Amino acid sequence: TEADYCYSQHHCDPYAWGDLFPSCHPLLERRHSPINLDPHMPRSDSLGPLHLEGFDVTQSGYWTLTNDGHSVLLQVGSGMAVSGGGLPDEYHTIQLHFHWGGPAANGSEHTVDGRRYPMEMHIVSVKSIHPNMSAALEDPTGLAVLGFFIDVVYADNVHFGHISQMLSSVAYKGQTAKVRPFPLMGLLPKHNMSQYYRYYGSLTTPPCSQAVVWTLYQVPIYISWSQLAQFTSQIFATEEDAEQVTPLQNNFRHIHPIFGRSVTASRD
Ligand code: SG7
Ligand code: ZN
Repeated sequence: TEADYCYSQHHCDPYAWGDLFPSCHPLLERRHSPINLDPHMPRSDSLGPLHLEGFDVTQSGYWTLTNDGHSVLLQVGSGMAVSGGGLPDEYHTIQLHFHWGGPAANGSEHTVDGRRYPMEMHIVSVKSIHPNMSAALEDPTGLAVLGFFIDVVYADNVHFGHISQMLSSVAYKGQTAKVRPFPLMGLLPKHNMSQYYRYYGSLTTPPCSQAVVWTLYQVPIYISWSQLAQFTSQIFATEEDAEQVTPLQNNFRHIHPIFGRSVTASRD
């Protein structure tokens, strides 16, 4: 069986990923993610707001929440798509997932001016011309990932509750739970969605494919301390971890060099 990657043991942690998956090697490829974002970077007039189609709709049927041993992902039904905002094509949305830290440690993947946020949400969309994920991963712009920083306040976020209250049902790797669809727009920031960073990078997990057009929104999503604690305490990567009550924490990859890439921000 293929070697699995991890976040916290030396033989399989992010610094060892390059030994297991060549594209993850920090020098073999030159467009790794995540990166540190500079809030004073050049702004581009050509980056207008993205068009998020179907994000305000309540889909029928069920969505599926899964603990894949590395994160928690919510697979959504068909009908949502992202385009515009300088994206080269239309991308259909397939899933969203999260990266987090620990009870007293922030865990976003991207940083802004060196600051790490408590969590980061990724909405993954695949260029619509591709029949499957493996075809998209061969295309330098095959995926569009929308990244949202998550910050913590006292008040619960009712929209986020659709996901956080289901986490206890997917405590163990491989577990899935049905989730009633809700409009994804509810999760997103209410204001200033035209303010974002744009660069070309990679998956932040193996196989680290150099296939992602990244959009990082400047305005964060707010959740409560207790909602954050559900992520840092209720999800286990392996059976042994569950027995030893060592939850999955710090499932973020370290920051990588820009290597001369252009990183831009939208004008607004
Ligand atoms: C998470 O991050 C999962 C992966 C995802 C990976 O581990 O959500 O999803 C699946 C279906 O395996 O990989 C190809 C893909 O979406 C990396 O995604 S990320 O770069 O946005 N962090
Ligand atoms: Zn991710």
